[in-house]
Order: sequence, then C-alpha cells, then structure tokens
Amino acid sequence: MLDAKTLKILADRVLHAQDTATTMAKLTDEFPDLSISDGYDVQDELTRRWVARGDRQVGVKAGLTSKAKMDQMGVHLPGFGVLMASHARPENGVIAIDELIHPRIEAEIAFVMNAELGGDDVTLEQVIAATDYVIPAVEVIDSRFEKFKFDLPSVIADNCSTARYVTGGRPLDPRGLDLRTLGVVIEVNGEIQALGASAAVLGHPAEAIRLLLRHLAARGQTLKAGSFVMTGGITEAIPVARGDNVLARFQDMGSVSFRMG
Ligand code: 0L1
Ligand code: MG
Repeated sequence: MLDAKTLKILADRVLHAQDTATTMAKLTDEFPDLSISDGYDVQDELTRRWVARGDRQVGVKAGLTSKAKMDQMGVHLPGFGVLMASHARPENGVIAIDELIHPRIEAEIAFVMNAELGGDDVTLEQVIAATDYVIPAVEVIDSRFEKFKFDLPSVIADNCSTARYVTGGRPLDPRGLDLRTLGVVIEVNGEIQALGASAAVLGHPAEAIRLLLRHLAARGQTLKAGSFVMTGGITEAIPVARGDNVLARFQDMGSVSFRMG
C-alpha cells in the first residue's frame, strides 16, 4: 500500500500531465514496486481531487476488453477508469485537440444502470436486468506516457488513459437487442478505419460489467444506480489529428460524430 507522501507525489504528477497535456515517464521507472492496486489507489485520489474541484463522477469505464485492444497495447488484462462529468463532450461538437497529447478513438457500447449492483457473482442476466438502456459511445483516450508506452500499474494510475467521451445515436433497451452481434464501423474523414462486432468485447459487452463488478467488489465498492459504464473498444484504437471528422456507426443504434479541432 502506498504511503501518503508517495500517493501525493503520484497524484500530483498524473494530474499535472493531464491538466497540461504533457507526457511523463512511466511511473514504475521511479517507483518499481508500484502495483495494480496502488494504481487504483491513485485513481481514487484523483477522483477525490476532481470532486474537490467541483467535478462529479458519472461512471466507470472498462478498457483493454477486446483482443484487438490488448494486442495493440501489449497488455493482456482489462483495466478500469473513472469517468467524470468534465470528460464528456457533446455529439456533433468539436473536441479541443490542444488539450490532448496524442488522442485515439474507440467505439464502445455504453450502459446506463438503473439499480445498484455489487459482488463477484453477478450473472450476465442480472447485469441486463439492472440496465436502464444501452447507448453508442466513442471514447477519446490519451495516454500521458510517451508514445502510449506503459505497464499496467502506470496506465491504471493514469486513469486508464481516460480523456473524453461522446455519446450519440439512440438509447435502447438491451432486452430488445442481440448485444453480441452489433456491427460497428469507425470512419475518419469518410474513410473506414476499423470495423468489428460487439462480441469482440469479451464475447458480450455486459461481460465487461461483470469484470468491473468483481474489480469493485475486491475494493469494497459497488456500481451505483445511474452509473454510466463504457465497456471498452470493440476494435483497436484509431489515432486522430486536428481537423479529423469522426463518425462511428453502430448497427441498429445510430451513430456518434464529432470533429477534432
Ligand atoms: O479505454 C481503453 O481501452 C484504454 C485502456 C488503457 C490502455 C490504452 O491507453 O490504450
Ligand atoms: Mg476505452
């Protein structure tokens, strides 16, 4: 467990990199004993600081939940991050690229929960029963580590590269959808950059929520009613640059679009 002084040094360093869009060295270079659990303690400290600034936690994200994403990053365990209200951006808007270092986009299925869930033995059916609706989302990730190179404790302390997210399309009842077979296409400037089907996320995107629940249970936490949960990129993440027009089409669910400006 991190002592208070080290926790402060790490949270200061991560917040500075995020706030100023500057890179930092892998945290394990200086703190080689940093564990995955320590990384989540840094996330908790970041969350306390964001709330102290007047921000609000709206949910949680699961990342590294598809083989394409894990292979792209060379990391073979999912990770989780905190989603704050200040990370959200409106659909059809402009995302300020000057606030980011080297953004990449991910098309994800997001869930909004209508009941609290907790524990490590929640079934897929119970996750669906506790879901108010699912909605298409695009996450803009931005590692604060140079060239997106990190290890799991470092990237977790950096809130799993969370930067921005945009929702769009139609909120739908998951009970009327086959959530394993939804096709997704990511276009940038009208060119298809990646495509996939929702089963790429652990066979079913709600499996990412089961993993999240196990992670929360291990930390004595639950997933609160009203939480917004992003289940992870269906394809590899796609780099974007200033002026790029992003469009992610989700079969039966509509699309999400915005511009990097
Ligand atoms: O949302 C994600 O899948 C990001 C997880 C962290 C790894 C990365 O930066 O790609
Ligand atoms: Mg993601």
